[in-house]
Amino acid sequence: MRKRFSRLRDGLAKTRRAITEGIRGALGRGAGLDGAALDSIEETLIAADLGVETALHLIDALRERFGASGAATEVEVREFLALEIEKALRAAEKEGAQGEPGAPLVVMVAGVNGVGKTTTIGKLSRLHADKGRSVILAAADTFRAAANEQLSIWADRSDAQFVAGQPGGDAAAVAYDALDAAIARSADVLIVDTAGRLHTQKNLMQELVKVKRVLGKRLESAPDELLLVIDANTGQNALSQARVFDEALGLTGLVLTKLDGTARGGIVVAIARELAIPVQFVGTGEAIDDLEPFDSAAFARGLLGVDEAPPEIA
Ligand SMILES: Nc1nc2c(ncn2[C@@H]2O[C@H](COP(=O)(O)OP(=O)(O)OP(=O)(O)O)[C@@H](O)[C@H]2O)c(=O)[nH]1
Ligand SMILES: [Mg+2]
Repeated sequence: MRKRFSRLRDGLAKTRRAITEGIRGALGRGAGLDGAALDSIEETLIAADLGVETALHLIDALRERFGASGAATEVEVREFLALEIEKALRAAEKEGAQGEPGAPLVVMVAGVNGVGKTTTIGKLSRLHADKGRSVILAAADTFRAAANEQLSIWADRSDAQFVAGQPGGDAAAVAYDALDAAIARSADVLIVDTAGRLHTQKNLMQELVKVKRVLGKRLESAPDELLLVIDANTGQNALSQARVFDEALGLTGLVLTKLDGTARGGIVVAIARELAIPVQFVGTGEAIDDLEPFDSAAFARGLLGVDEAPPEIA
């Protein structure tokens, strides 16, 4: 537990540094939370990719809370913002799907090229396997030649079974066959990998819609989860990606990858608040255990540097 907590904290380090330094700078002029300080905090929040709308909302809340006297310490401002952000994240929270009793939980994973879909699937597979569930991974990315091999390596690493796709073949057929196999073998979880790039974005969407539809033909409840993977470095464009995929597919959740090394982790808050799609997992590295279930409170506190964890005992 301790380890997971610090991994999220480490992942948020750059974003946290930018935000806390911004708040310190805004208050450092000694005039409290006056108009200039609020403007400066607003800029800081926007720079960390919380989004203009969310930043304005937070500034309004700050003004309301501390406006009368303008007196506020840096810690008070950080704690207040952490609570407000936690509230916004909680509003988008949703219970994860359980799947139909007696049928596999079917998770379809989508996202644009290179965001970390296949890697996330490997990590997710490991999380399920660690809970004693049998997992099948399906390579419905028939577009990229190396996609099969990459996913089969993750299947090995996470003790999952693997259903291969035909390069250049029909992605929906792979998904259908894999679900068929998952049902026949009484697997607990089926995770379907999909392509990130086709000739055009429109082709990609059509293919994904077809994969989804075909899964539903084999098992009415499928897919139980439709996860969009987003690279945390994408910034505000992540919002439009989420909108486009949500309109076409109906997303049940997001996975935010590459949180390690970005100073733009605030995008999580913007998406949760503006699109009301819950973040389900965050990726904090390239290794198999660098994925963790999203925790609104831990994320908000990590972002604002509240409740600093005690130093690791050597
Ligand atoms: N630092 C870091 N790297 C990650 C993370 N998740 C994925 N990556 C890396 O991102 C790169 C692309 O990952 P893939 O999983 O192949 O991405 P994809 O979305 O499946 O790519 P396509 O199938 O080509 O669309 C790889 O080098 C991964 O190791 C993460 O959370 N942190
Ligand atoms: Mg891939």
